[in-house]
Amino acid sequence: MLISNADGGGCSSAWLEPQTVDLVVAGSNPVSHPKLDPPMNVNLFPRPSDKEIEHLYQHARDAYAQLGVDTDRAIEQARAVPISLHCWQADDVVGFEVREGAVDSGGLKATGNYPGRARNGDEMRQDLDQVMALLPGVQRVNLHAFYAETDGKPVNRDALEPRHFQRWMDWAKARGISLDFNPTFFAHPKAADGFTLSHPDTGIRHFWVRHGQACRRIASAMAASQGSPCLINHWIPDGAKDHPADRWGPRARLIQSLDEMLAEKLPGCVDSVESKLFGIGSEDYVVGSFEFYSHYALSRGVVFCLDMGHFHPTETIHDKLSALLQFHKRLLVHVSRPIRWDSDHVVIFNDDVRAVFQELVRGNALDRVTVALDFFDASINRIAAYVIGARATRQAILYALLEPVNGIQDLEKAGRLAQKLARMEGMKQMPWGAVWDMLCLRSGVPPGVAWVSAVESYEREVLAKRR
Ligand code: RNT
Ligand code: ZN
Repeated sequence: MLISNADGGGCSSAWLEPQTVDLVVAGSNPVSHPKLDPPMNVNLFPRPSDKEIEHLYQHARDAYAQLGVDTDRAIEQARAVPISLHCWQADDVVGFEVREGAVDSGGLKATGNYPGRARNGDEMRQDLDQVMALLPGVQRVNLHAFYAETDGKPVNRDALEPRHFQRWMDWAKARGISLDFNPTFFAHPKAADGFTLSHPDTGIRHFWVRHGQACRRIASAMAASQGSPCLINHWIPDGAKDHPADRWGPRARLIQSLDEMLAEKLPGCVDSVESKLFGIGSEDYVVGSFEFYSHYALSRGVVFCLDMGHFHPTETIHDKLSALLQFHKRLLVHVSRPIRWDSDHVVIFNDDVRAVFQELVRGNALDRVTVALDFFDASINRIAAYVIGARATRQAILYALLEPVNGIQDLEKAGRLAQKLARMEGMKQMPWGAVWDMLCLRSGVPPGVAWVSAVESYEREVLAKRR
């Protein structure tokens, strides 16, 4: 392309002389890329030997000890934090319900069509077994009501009973894990117009109240079976796409419904309510907003749930924890990863997740929060999605526990703010990965990304055969 400056305006400066400039036109000037592909014989998922892990760990332990951090203690603490694995990554939030005809997915959408989706309870449990074999630390499993197993018979949501989850309870017991639970207030004809517990039609509203009541009895049965509480999280999709003329009525009805639903005292059933800012089809108005549920939970003594994807796209939740936990006894955190919206991407070891656990560790509040995963990506191997997300979450817990909290807080108290910032930045170059690998070794699971080959074998032997 030529740009010519030829107006001949009598200007004599050299730089205004008629000249030609070569501009690079896209595609006309091929850039040669360095060859980035590794030779085929390079293993990108190596398994360091136990000896190597021990060796690197000794160095890391000393480096952290200099800062007053006990890595052995951090490993034990990080392993002990239960992470509740959401079953719905295995099947793209489809459920096993026996239904007549298709239903609206109710504001949740997994995108992608990677082969190997779990289609029934046995496949899902098989997948979760494989996932858990690759995860260090304490795991729980979080079920939704529409994963009931009803032997091929349609059972409506308000008629669900503990026996429809017997196989799940037996499976969990055999593995020594505990279950959490969720009523399913979506993907149902009675949720098709976007309202459930706040519905203006009393019949529909009562149907969903009965569903919630049935689910709470199931949660209580799970608690009895596992000998410890079952957390039941109530999320409803209720809201409006565009400016509702009445924002008040649905909220008043939601209080009424929740009160009816939660009235029965059930041993071992711990309720939580999950807020949201916007959703698919509820862009303008969500009945169960942050303020609504925070206040509801406080006033009724139930747990408040924050999902990391349920806020303004640039808003993060870590700063809310020290505010909410001044008042709430307990919170549930749905660890998720929003990209531009509540997209439920696979959780990774990013700033947002680290900041959540740093806040909890700094405030000595790790045991006042229940950690549950909530993401669903159907575009990649689903087992790997679980392993990446669950490991990233526990890595963030470990990373936070490796911080010299007293040290940096003392620097701050002394007004040595640049030193505090320098130390915080310096933590990023500490050998936390060597501590993580030791955590894996002590838990009997592959370190680093050496778990990938197990997932590849599972894909070949199990997932690829699901057609
Ligand atoms: C939806 C909520 C909710 C669901 C699960 C399936 O926006 O995050 O927690 O993802 O209940
Ligand atoms: Zn959630």
